[in-house]
Amino acid sequence: MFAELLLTVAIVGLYDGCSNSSLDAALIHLRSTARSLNYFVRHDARSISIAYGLTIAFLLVFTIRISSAHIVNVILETDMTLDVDDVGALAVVHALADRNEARLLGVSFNEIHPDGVRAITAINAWYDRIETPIAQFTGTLQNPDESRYLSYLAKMLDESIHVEALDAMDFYEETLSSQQDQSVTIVSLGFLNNLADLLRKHPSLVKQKVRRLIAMGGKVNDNFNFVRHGLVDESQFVIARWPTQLVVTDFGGDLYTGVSLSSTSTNNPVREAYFRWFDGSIKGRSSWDQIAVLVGVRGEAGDFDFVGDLTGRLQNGFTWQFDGKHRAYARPTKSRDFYIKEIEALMSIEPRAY
Ligand SMILES: [Ca+2]
Repeated sequence: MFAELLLTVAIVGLYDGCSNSSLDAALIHLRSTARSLNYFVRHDARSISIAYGLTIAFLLVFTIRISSAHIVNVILETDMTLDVDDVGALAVVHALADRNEARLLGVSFNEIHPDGVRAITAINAWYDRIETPIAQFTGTLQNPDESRYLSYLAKMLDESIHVEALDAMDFYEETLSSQQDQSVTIVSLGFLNNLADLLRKHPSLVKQKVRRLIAMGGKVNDNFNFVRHGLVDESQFVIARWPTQLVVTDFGGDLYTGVSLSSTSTNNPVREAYFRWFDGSIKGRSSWDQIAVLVGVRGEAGDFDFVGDLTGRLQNGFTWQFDGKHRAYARPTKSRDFYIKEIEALMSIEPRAY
Protein backbone atom coordinates (compact mmCIF):
# COMPACT_ATOMS: atom_id res chain seq x y z
CA MET A 1 0.00 0.00 0.00
CA PHE A 2 2.80 2.35 0.92
CA ALA A 3 4.50 1.61 -2.38
CA GLU A 4 1.42 2.78 -4.34
CA LEU A 5 1.16 5.88 -2.21
CA LEU A 6 4.84 6.55 -2.64
CA LEU A 7 4.53 6.14 -6.41
CA THR A 8 1.70 8.68 -6.52
CA VAL A 9 3.58 11.20 -4.42
CA ALA A 10 6.75 10.85 -6.49
CA ILE A 11 4.96 11.10 -9.83
CA VAL A 12 3.11 14.23 -8.74
CA GLY A 13 6.38 15.72 -7.53
CA LEU A 14 8.14 14.75 -10.75
CA TYR A 15 5.40 16.13 -12.99
CA ASP A 16 4.95 19.39 -11.12
CA GLY A 17 8.66 20.01 -10.79
CA CYS A 18 9.35 19.36 -14.45
CA SER A 19 6.46 21.38 -15.80
CA ASN A 20 7.19 24.39 -13.67
CA SER A 21 8.65 27.30 -15.53
CA SER A 22 11.05 28.22 -12.76
CA LEU A 23 14.12 26.28 -11.71
CA ASP A 24 13.75 27.65 -8.18
CA ALA A 25 10.24 26.28 -8.03
CA ALA A 26 11.52 22.94 -9.32
CA LEU A 27 14.03 22.88 -6.45
CA ILE A 28 11.23 23.46 -3.96
CA HIS A 29 9.34 20.55 -5.51
CA LEU A 30 12.47 18.42 -5.30
CA ARG A 31 12.83 19.13 -1.59
CA SER A 32 9.18 18.54 -0.81
CA THR A 33 9.09 15.32 -2.87
CA ALA A 34 12.22 14.11 -1.07
CA ARG A 35 10.57 14.78 2.31
CA SER A 36 7.50 12.80 1.23
CA LEU A 37 9.64 9.94 -0.03
CA ASN A 38 11.64 9.89 3.17
CA TYR A 39 8.48 9.61 5.29
CA PHE A 40 7.06 6.69 3.36
CA VAL A 41 10.35 4.87 2.97
CA ARG A 42 10.64 4.76 6.74
CA HIS A 43 7.31 2.97 6.87
CA ASP A 44 7.61 0.43 4.08
CA ALA A 45 10.82 -1.44 3.25
CA ARG A 46 9.48 -2.51 -0.15
CA SER A 47 9.28 1.11 -1.17
CA ILE A 48 13.01 1.71 -0.91
CA SER A 49 13.93 0.47 -4.38
CA ILE A 50 11.01 2.33 -5.95
CA ALA A 51 11.99 5.47 -4.07
CA TYR A 52 15.55 5.25 -5.32
CA GLY A 53 14.38 4.67 -8.88
CA LEU A 54 11.99 7.56 -8.88
CA THR A 55 14.43 9.91 -7.20
CA ILE A 56 17.05 9.09 -9.84
CA ALA A 57 14.43 9.67 -12.57
CA PHE A 58 13.54 13.01 -11.01
CA LEU A 59 17.17 14.09 -10.77
CA LEU A 60 17.76 13.01 -14.38
CA VAL A 61 14.88 15.12 -15.69
CA PHE A 62 15.90 17.95 -13.38
CA THR A 63 19.44 17.85 -14.79
CA ILE A 64 18.04 17.96 -18.32
CA ARG A 65 15.96 20.99 -17.29
CA ILE A 66 19.03 22.78 -15.96
CA SER A 67 20.96 22.12 -19.17
CA SER A 68 17.94 23.15 -21.29
CA ALA A 69 17.99 26.54 -19.56
CA HIS A 70 20.97 27.34 -21.78
CA ILE A 71 19.19 26.52 -25.03
CA VAL A 72 18.71 29.69 -27.06
CA ASN A 73 15.22 30.25 -28.48
CA VAL A 74 15.70 31.38 -32.07
CA ILE A 75 13.40 32.93 -34.65
CA LEU A 76 15.03 33.05 -38.07
CA GLU A 77 14.06 36.03 -40.22
CA THR A 78 15.26 35.14 -43.73
CA ASP A 79 15.25 36.38 -47.32
CA MET A 80 16.19 32.93 -48.61
CA THR A 81 15.89 33.59 -52.38
CA LEU A 82 18.75 35.32 -54.16
CA ASP A 83 21.81 34.17 -52.24
CA VAL A 84 22.32 30.71 -50.81
CA ASP A 85 23.92 31.42 -47.42
CA ASP A 86 20.42 31.65 -45.90
CA VAL A 87 20.05 27.94 -46.68
CA GLY A 88 23.37 27.22 -45.00
CA ALA A 89 22.25 29.30 -42.02
CA LEU A 90 19.01 27.34 -41.61
CA ALA A 91 21.07 24.14 -41.75
CA VAL A 92 23.30 25.52 -38.98
CA VAL A 93 20.27 26.34 -36.80
CA HIS A 94 18.99 22.78 -37.17
CA ALA A 95 22.42 21.36 -36.35
CA LEU A 96 22.62 23.55 -33.24
CA ALA A 97 19.11 22.42 -32.27
CA ASP A 98 20.23 18.80 -32.62
CA ARG A 99 23.09 19.63 -30.24
CA ASN A 100 20.72 21.25 -27.71
CA GLU A 101 22.28 24.67 -28.21
CA ALA A 102 19.24 26.20 -29.92
CA ARG A 103 15.50 25.77 -30.23
CA LEU A 104 13.98 26.89 -33.54
CA LEU A 105 10.70 28.64 -32.72
CA GLY A 106 9.93 29.45 -36.33
CA VAL A 107 11.15 30.76 -39.66
CA SER A 108 9.84 34.06 -41.00
CA PHE A 109 10.26 34.75 -44.72
CA ASN A 110 10.75 38.42 -45.63
CA GLU A 111 11.05 38.01 -49.42
CA ILE A 112 8.22 37.36 -51.86
CA HIS A 113 8.65 34.17 -53.90
CA PRO A 114 6.03 31.51 -54.71
CA ASP A 115 8.35 28.62 -53.76
CA GLY A 116 9.94 30.15 -50.67
CA VAL A 117 7.70 28.72 -47.97
CA ARG A 118 7.61 25.25 -49.50
CA ALA A 119 11.40 25.23 -49.92
CA ILE A 120 11.89 26.22 -46.26
CA THR A 121 9.49 23.46 -45.27
CA ALA A 122 11.52 20.96 -47.32
CA ILE A 123 14.64 21.90 -45.34
CA ASN A 124 12.81 21.69 -42.01
CA ALA A 125 11.43 18.29 -43.03
CA TRP A 126 14.93 17.04 -43.89
CA TYR A 127 15.97 17.84 -40.33
CA ASP A 128 12.84 16.12 -38.94
CA ARG A 129 11.23 19.42 -37.88
CA ILE A 130 8.44 19.76 -40.44
CA GLU A 131 6.20 21.08 -37.67
CA THR A 132 8.27 24.28 -37.37
CA PRO A 133 5.99 27.29 -37.94
CA ILE A 134 6.73 29.31 -41.08
CA ALA A 135 5.58 32.88 -41.55
CA GLN A 136 5.50 35.09 -44.60
CA PHE A 137 5.68 38.83 -45.30
CA THR A 138 2.26 39.85 -46.63
CA GLY A 139 3.02 43.39 -47.79
CA THR A 140 4.42 44.57 -51.09
CA LEU A 141 8.07 44.60 -52.07
CA GLN A 142 9.76 46.51 -54.89
CA ASN A 143 11.24 44.12 -57.47
CA PRO A 144 11.12 40.80 -55.58
CA ASP A 145 14.19 38.65 -56.10
CA GLU A 146 14.46 35.60 -58.32
CA SER A 147 16.03 32.37 -57.17
CA ARG A 148 18.23 29.74 -58.78
CA TYR A 149 17.28 27.04 -56.29
CA LEU A 150 13.94 27.56 -54.48
CA SER A 151 11.80 25.77 -57.07
CA TYR A 152 14.02 22.68 -56.91
CA LEU A 153 13.81 22.55 -53.14
CA ALA A 154 10.04 23.02 -53.19
CA LYS A 155 9.75 19.94 -55.44
CA MET A 156 11.74 17.84 -52.95
CA LEU A 157 8.83 17.97 -50.52
CA ASP A 158 6.31 15.16 -50.98
CA GLU A 159 3.39 16.35 -53.14
CA SER A 160 0.89 15.15 -50.57
CA ILE A 161 2.17 17.61 -47.98
CA HIS A 162 0.11 20.77 -47.87
CA VAL A 163 2.04 23.83 -46.75
CA GLU A 164 0.50 27.05 -45.54
CA ALA A 165 2.43 29.97 -44.12
CA LEU A 166 1.22 32.11 -41.27
CA ASP A 167 0.87 35.85 -41.60
CA ALA A 168 4.15 37.16 -40.19
CA MET A 169 2.42 39.41 -37.64
CA ASP A 170 0.14 36.60 -36.44
CA PHE A 171 3.19 34.35 -36.11
CA TYR A 172 5.18 36.85 -34.07
CA GLU A 173 2.22 37.74 -31.85
CA GLU A 174 1.46 34.09 -31.10
CA THR A 175 5.07 32.91 -30.77
CA LEU A 176 6.41 35.76 -28.65
CA SER A 177 3.35 35.70 -26.35
CA SER A 178 3.98 32.06 -25.50
CA GLN A 179 7.63 32.56 -24.50
CA GLN A 180 9.19 33.64 -21.24
CA ASP A 181 10.28 37.25 -20.87
CA GLN A 182 13.60 38.20 -22.46
CA SER A 183 14.06 34.68 -23.79
CA VAL A 184 13.87 35.05 -27.58
CA THR A 185 16.71 35.81 -29.99
CA ILE A 186 15.68 36.97 -33.46
CA VAL A 187 18.34 36.38 -36.11
CA SER A 188 17.72 38.54 -39.16
CA LEU A 189 19.44 37.28 -42.32
CA GLY A 190 17.70 39.56 -44.77
CA PHE A 191 15.44 42.59 -44.94
CA LEU A 192 13.89 44.32 -41.93
CA ASN A 193 10.36 44.73 -43.36
CA ASN A 194 8.70 42.15 -41.08
CA LEU A 195 10.53 43.44 -38.02
CA ALA A 196 9.57 47.06 -38.78
CA ASP A 197 5.93 45.99 -39.01
CA LEU A 198 6.27 44.01 -35.77
CA LEU A 199 7.80 46.98 -33.99
CA ARG A 200 5.01 49.30 -35.12
CA LYS A 201 2.28 46.85 -34.11
CA HIS A 202 3.67 45.28 -30.91
CA PRO A 203 6.47 47.42 -29.46
CA SER A 204 5.78 46.38 -25.87
CA LEU A 205 5.65 42.66 -26.79
CA VAL A 206 9.05 42.98 -28.45
CA LYS A 207 10.48 44.75 -25.42
CA GLN A 208 9.06 42.15 -23.07
CA LYS A 209 9.98 38.95 -24.91
CA VAL A 210 12.97 39.57 -27.17
CA ARG A 211 16.36 39.38 -25.55
CA ARG A 212 18.23 40.59 -28.60
CA LEU A 213 18.06 41.06 -32.34
CA ILE A 214 21.01 39.96 -34.45
CA ALA A 215 20.92 41.80 -37.77
CA MET A 216 23.11 40.74 -40.67
CA GLY A 217 24.05 43.92 -42.50
CA GLY A 218 26.89 46.36 -42.99
CA LYS A 219 27.83 48.62 -40.10
CA VAL A 220 28.55 51.59 -42.37
CA ASN A 221 26.71 52.31 -45.65
CA ASP A 222 25.36 48.78 -46.07
CA ASN A 223 24.48 48.10 -49.70
CA PHE A 224 22.30 45.03 -49.41
CA ASN A 225 20.05 43.93 -46.50
CA PHE A 226 19.42 47.44 -45.13
CA VAL A 227 18.68 49.20 -48.43
CA ARG A 228 17.38 46.87 -51.13
CA HIS A 229 13.71 46.80 -52.23
CA GLY A 230 13.45 50.45 -51.15
CA LEU A 231 13.48 49.44 -47.47
CA VAL A 232 16.16 51.76 -46.10
CA ASP A 233 13.63 53.76 -44.07
CA GLU A 234 12.27 50.52 -42.58
CA SER A 235 15.82 49.61 -41.61
CA GLN A 236 16.28 53.02 -40.01
CA PHE A 237 13.06 52.55 -38.02
CA VAL A 238 14.22 49.19 -36.64
CA ILE A 239 17.75 50.35 -35.83
CA ALA A 240 16.53 53.56 -34.19
CA ARG A 241 13.61 52.08 -32.23
CA TRP A 242 14.46 48.46 -31.40
CA PRO A 243 13.86 48.42 -27.63
CA THR A 244 16.35 45.70 -26.64
CA GLN A 245 19.89 44.86 -27.66
CA LEU A 246 20.61 44.98 -31.39
CA VAL A 247 23.82 43.36 -32.64
CA VAL A 248 24.93 44.01 -36.21
CA THR A 249 27.12 41.44 -37.94
CA ASP A 250 28.77 41.77 -41.35
CA PHE A 251 31.60 39.26 -40.97
CA GLY A 252 31.74 36.17 -43.22
CA GLY A 253 32.22 37.44 -46.77
CA ASP A 254 35.60 35.74 -47.07
CA LEU A 255 34.53 32.52 -45.34
CA TYR A 256 33.69 30.18 -48.21
CA THR A 257 31.65 27.21 -46.98
CA GLY A 258 29.42 24.52 -48.41
CA VAL A 259 31.94 22.17 -50.04
CA SER A 260 31.32 19.56 -47.30
CA LEU A 261 27.76 19.19 -48.64
CA SER A 262 29.13 17.12 -51.54
CA SER A 263 29.58 14.23 -49.07
CA THR A 264 25.91 14.34 -48.00
CA SER A 265 22.89 12.65 -49.58
CA THR A 266 21.48 13.91 -52.88
CA ASN A 267 18.15 14.00 -51.03
CA ASN A 268 19.53 16.76 -48.80
CA PRO A 269 17.82 20.04 -49.84
CA VAL A 270 20.74 22.06 -48.44
CA ARG A 271 23.08 20.22 -50.80
CA GLU A 272 20.59 20.74 -53.63
CA ALA A 273 20.46 24.50 -53.00
CA TYR A 274 24.25 24.87 -53.28
CA PHE A 275 24.30 22.53 -56.28
CA ARG A 276 21.72 24.65 -58.12
CA TRP A 277 23.17 27.99 -57.02
CA PHE A 278 26.50 26.99 -58.58
CA ASP A 279 24.77 25.71 -61.77
CA GLY A 280 25.40 22.03 -61.18
CA SER A 281 28.43 21.84 -58.91
CA ILE A 282 29.08 22.29 -55.23
CA LYS A 283 31.49 25.01 -54.17
CA GLY A 284 32.04 27.25 -51.19
CA ARG A 285 29.99 30.42 -50.83
CA SER A 286 30.32 33.39 -48.44
CA SER A 287 28.99 32.74 -44.92
CA TRP A 288 27.49 36.02 -43.67
CA ASP A 289 24.24 34.35 -42.62
CA GLN A 290 25.77 31.29 -40.92
CA ILE A 291 27.94 33.69 -38.90
CA ALA A 292 24.81 35.63 -37.88
CA VAL A 293 23.31 32.38 -36.54
CA LEU A 294 26.48 31.60 -34.56
CA VAL A 295 26.45 35.14 -33.15
CA GLY A 296 22.82 34.68 -32.13
CA VAL A 297 23.18 31.27 -30.52
CA ARG A 298 26.66 31.49 -28.98
CA GLY A 299 26.88 35.24 -28.56
CA GLU A 300 29.61 37.03 -26.71
CA ALA A 301 30.27 33.98 -24.54
CA GLY A 302 31.28 32.01 -27.60
CA ASP A 303 33.40 33.01 -30.50
CA PHE A 304 32.60 36.73 -30.78
CA ASP A 305 32.98 39.97 -28.84
CA PHE A 306 30.14 42.48 -28.80
CA VAL A 307 31.80 45.85 -29.20
CA GLY A 308 31.04 49.54 -29.80
CA ASP A 309 33.05 52.74 -30.31
CA LEU A 310 31.82 53.21 -33.86
CA THR A 311 29.22 55.32 -35.63
CA GLY A 312 26.91 53.26 -37.81
CA ARG A 313 25.44 54.75 -40.97
CA LEU A 314 22.75 53.92 -43.50
CA GLN A 315 22.79 55.12 -47.09
CA ASN A 316 19.92 57.54 -46.39
CA GLY A 317 22.21 59.45 -44.02
CA PHE A 318 20.84 58.06 -40.75
CA THR A 319 23.57 57.47 -38.18
CA TRP A 320 23.65 55.71 -34.82
CA GLN A 321 26.22 55.11 -32.14
CA PHE A 322 27.47 51.63 -31.33
CA ASP A 323 28.05 51.46 -27.58
CA GLY A 324 28.89 47.75 -27.22
CA LYS A 325 25.69 47.07 -25.26
CA HIS A 326 22.32 48.40 -26.45
CA ARG A 327 23.78 48.74 -29.94
CA ALA A 328 26.77 46.53 -30.63
CA TYR A 329 28.49 44.84 -33.49
CA ALA A 330 29.96 41.36 -33.44
CA ARG A 331 33.72 41.02 -33.79
CA PRO A 332 35.22 37.56 -34.35
CA THR A 333 37.73 36.31 -31.77
CA LYS A 334 38.94 33.22 -33.63
CA SER A 335 40.76 32.54 -36.89
CA ARG A 336 39.04 32.32 -40.28
CA ASP A 337 39.83 28.59 -40.39
CA PHE A 338 38.06 28.07 -37.08
CA TYR A 339 34.76 29.47 -38.40
CA ILE A 340 35.07 27.69 -41.75
CA LYS A 341 35.58 24.31 -40.08
CA GLU A 342 32.79 24.94 -37.59
CA ILE A 343 30.30 26.01 -40.27
CA GLU A 344 31.22 23.15 -42.61
CA ALA A 345 30.77 20.63 -39.79
CA LEU A 346 27.38 22.07 -38.80
CA MET A 347 26.09 22.38 -42.39
CA SER A 348 26.89 18.77 -43.25
CA ILE A 349 25.67 17.16 -40.03
CA GLU A 350 23.47 14.09 -40.43
CA PRO A 351 19.87 14.91 -39.52
CA ARG A 352 18.78 13.34 -36.23
CA ALA A 353 16.23 11.16 -38.05
CA TYR A 354 18.97 9.25 -39.92
CA1 LIG B 1 20.31 36.51 -46.51
